[in-house]
Amino acid sequence: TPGGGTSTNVVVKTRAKTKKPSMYKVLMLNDDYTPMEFVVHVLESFFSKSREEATEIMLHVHHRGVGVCGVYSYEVAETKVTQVIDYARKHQHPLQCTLEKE
Ligand code: NFA
Repeated sequence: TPGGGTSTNVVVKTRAKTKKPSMYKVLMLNDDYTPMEFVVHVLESFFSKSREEATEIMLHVHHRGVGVCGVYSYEVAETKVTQVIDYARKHQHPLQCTLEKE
């Protein structure tokens, strides 16, 4: 180029910033009344756990007071919490779940 300098054409690719969705734990809380078999059934039905996994989670909640049922996007986690509480209530059990941001 005139003046003796060099010139280089550089193409820099940019991408729009994407955000990974925040993930939320669905926590199950222990109580003194909900039957163990009902809790196992809930974990199988709403959280797709095997009988063995479901039993392990149920016993963890029973002994420690709280446990993780699964980790989901906010919308899915909130739906699971509502579904489980409504289902337990329908069956006259006090079982409670809640959300916690990861
Ligand atoms: N603690 C309940 C019982 O002894 C069982 C239970 C486990 C309830 C996990 C809620 C969550 N029947």
